[in-house]
Amino acid sequence: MELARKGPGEGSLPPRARLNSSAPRQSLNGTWEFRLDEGEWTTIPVPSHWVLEGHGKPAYTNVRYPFAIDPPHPPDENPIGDYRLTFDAAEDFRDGAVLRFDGIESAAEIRFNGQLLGTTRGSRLTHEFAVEPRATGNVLEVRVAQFSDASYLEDQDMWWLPGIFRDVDLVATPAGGLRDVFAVADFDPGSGTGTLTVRTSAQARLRIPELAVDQTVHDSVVAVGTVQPWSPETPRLYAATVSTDAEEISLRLGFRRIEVCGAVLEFNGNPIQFRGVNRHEHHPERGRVVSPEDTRAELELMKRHNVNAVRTSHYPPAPGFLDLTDELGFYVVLECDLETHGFVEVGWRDNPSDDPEWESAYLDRMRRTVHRDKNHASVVVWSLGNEAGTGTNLEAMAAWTRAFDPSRLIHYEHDWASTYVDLYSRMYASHDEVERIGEEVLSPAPFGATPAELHRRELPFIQCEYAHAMGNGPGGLEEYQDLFDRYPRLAGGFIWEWVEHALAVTGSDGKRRMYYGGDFGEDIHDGNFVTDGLVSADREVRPGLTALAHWFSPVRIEVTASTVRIRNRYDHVDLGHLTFRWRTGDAGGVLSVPRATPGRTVEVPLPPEASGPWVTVEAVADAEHVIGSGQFTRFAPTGRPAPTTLPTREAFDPVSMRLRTLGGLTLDGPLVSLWRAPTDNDRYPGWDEPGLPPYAERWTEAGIDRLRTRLVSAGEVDGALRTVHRSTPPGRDFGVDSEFRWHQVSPDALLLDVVVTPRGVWPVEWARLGLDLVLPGAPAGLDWLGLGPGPAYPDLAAGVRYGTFHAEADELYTPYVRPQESGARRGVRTATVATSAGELRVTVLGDDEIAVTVSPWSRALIASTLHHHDLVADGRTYVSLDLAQSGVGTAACGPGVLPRYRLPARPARISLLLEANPA
Ligand code: IPT
Repeated sequence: MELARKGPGEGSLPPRARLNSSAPRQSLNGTWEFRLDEGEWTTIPVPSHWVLEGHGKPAYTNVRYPFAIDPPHPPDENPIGDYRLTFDAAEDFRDGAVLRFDGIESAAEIRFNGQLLGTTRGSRLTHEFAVEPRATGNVLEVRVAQFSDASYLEDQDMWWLPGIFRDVDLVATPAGGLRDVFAVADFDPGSGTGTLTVRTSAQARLRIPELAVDQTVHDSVVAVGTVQPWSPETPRLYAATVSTDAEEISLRLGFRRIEVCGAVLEFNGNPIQFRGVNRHEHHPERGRVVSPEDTRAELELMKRHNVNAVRTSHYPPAPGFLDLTDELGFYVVLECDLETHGFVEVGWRDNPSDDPEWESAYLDRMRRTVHRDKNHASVVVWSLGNEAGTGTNLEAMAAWTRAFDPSRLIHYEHDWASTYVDLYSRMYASHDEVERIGEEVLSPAPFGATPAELHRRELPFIQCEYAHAMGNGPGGLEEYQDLFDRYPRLAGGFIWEWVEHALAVTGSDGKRRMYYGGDFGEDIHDGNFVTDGLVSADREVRPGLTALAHWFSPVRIEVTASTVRIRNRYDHVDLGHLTFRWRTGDAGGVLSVPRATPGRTVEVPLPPEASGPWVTVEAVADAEHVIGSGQFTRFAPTGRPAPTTLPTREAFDPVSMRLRTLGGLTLDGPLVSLWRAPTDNDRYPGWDEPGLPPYAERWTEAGIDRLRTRLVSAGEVDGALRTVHRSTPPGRDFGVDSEFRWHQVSPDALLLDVVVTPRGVWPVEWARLGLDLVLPGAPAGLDWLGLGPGPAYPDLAAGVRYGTFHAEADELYTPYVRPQESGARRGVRTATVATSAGELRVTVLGDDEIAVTVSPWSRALIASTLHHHDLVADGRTYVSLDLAQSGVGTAACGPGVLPRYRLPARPARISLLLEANPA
């Protein structure tokens, strides 16, 4: 098998559109014969990846190639899988047929009835081969190499997963039928009319019943009159057919227009924002084998979180995806299967993107990408690929695409000069830089600007990747969204990324464990960088998605004591389809809100009954989907209980003077604590602080993970027991002093006044400023009045609202694949922590609020455990009452915690009422 060629595959038919045809199709999915490296024949399901079917192991690398950079040669250690299927074919297929492969990773050689049909390159690209099947006993043989020359072009940040992993079909191509159809449905926003440009491989009859179109077409332009445009907010599709006597093709036409107008991105004449996510295809058990049902559920989940755009990072998705995005309504940036990122490790030397010998491979990939999906309304931008450096082959792809399909825009990120693209695109640019890019075009071009600079100034800006959603995060969403809303040039962007790619492995003990890079014994890997999604591999919503849904919401709702201001942030529709509900305590009702058009703000009065401590207003679509909300609060300060007495000393440890019992409940604390179990973001150096180590390292260097606390004094002051404690990192002389004044309120209740004062010169910001307590018994749940229902951190605090909430024990933490700080409930005014041994109720006095974290694991254990499934609870409950916290940022890939969310050493005070209720 020739695997070092620099060219495309050979012998397949020219690429064409995926057509929904009346011609017969026979799925060849199912059980095939299989052998690895010429071993014993066995069987395997198709589609699948052989490494997930017991033959070899998956491997994860991000940027680095797991083999030598010696293009176009694959390594000698190159698993080869042989597939064989024997099948019968009905009469229908004997009048012309093709074998269609939608995805084979990474290179295949295809034989049919003993004859070599050809080869494939482009793992996520469709290849078709003409065949003449017999009635019975057809033998299809596919030899697949895991690595090939193509692997140099497929260095996406994901698992290496070889095999026939997408559908295989036998498709009839009847004589006199249609080989290809290319239909561009344009909408003219000025006149409200549509024009269909349709090119067919043979003369055919076009019918669009709803538009009374019935005519002959070949290479035709058909004016269809007034139409309702397609957009993600109004995914209006018109059923059409293109037919000959032998074959009928069904199309679903969406009339729309995407344009760049003076550095503003417009769709159907309206300025738009991509509120997008990057989507890889991933299933925890099946890898990149994804079902239409799962894909639909996934897109519906995106819709429910106000996502309106998807970048198909970094390859064309399974073809059915586009039917769903047409139907449900998403802007799609459809990306070619191309990435040569590993060449960055050698200064881009010999990068295929700039080597003319690879040009035909590049062009073949782009042609296959564009042809397959060219009839989809949702595809609005073609992307040449990801992280492939710069070079003439990319320019050639752009030139071909522009000539073939001028109706869509062209995207490629890495060429920062942006000479051959229609969008200026960057990834992980800081807020400051995004602001400069937005501002840049508001003043005239500088004298002497080059033609390339002038061209770029005409382009709208997108962040094709931003807000890296790895672990606890991403912070900084609000500030990005503010910029996108402020500058017309900024057309939004795509969060990195939608789904975590953890692979689930069920052990012989029946336990299902989530694996990341290195867990399959890879010698070269990038650890848990593969789990960086807004949803887990099982599609559980991570807190980042809840916050994102707020910033992506097409309505902004601001509630005051007497009014509600509502801003329409849709691009195309008014507010008429939404119901606005207000609620306070048990009272509630519906507001009458004018149908404000996009960009407009309306103000309506709040009924006088809406007078509780918190009033919530929600915008609801389709009866149950809350697409946005706002709140007004007017909490009265919580008063101090009186009278009080001096607590008994027996309740305290005689040496440390830490509280040991309250009303029969044993406990230990409070202890001042400044550290958190590092998040993924804490473990990487932020791009905004070049040269500085990650916060996790700065914290251990300063020693805040191991504070030592000494009792300074204990005595009676003003009717209270006053204890002073000094907490200092080992080997350091800076620290914090804490003064606790204890008053007994009742046998079960203590009042605690806390004053915390930093000492000395602090070399690093804190992770948090908390009072930690350990309670006996495993956590049994938390009830609180504060923000909820989910967790929140200072820069990830959207999508939560004031209310009274309950969380079960397993809702108190987020099961990030790699354990880290999680689960803090913010804005807490009262909380009851339940354990199997009893309850502790905490009331914050005055106007203050705290963050409460309740965990079955100590922070030291969380920080030293590499997988969630390895966390072993010790039967106690770890409670943190935080007076302040640091934000989380996105330092794993991008800027760290913004300065306003950091927590420099600072004094603090708080008063708490602690009440115990033993079980
Ligand atoms: C960027 C990649 O485009 C994306 O595929 C993913 O690897 C992401 O990083 C990190 O998760 S490239 C990087 C150099 C910013």
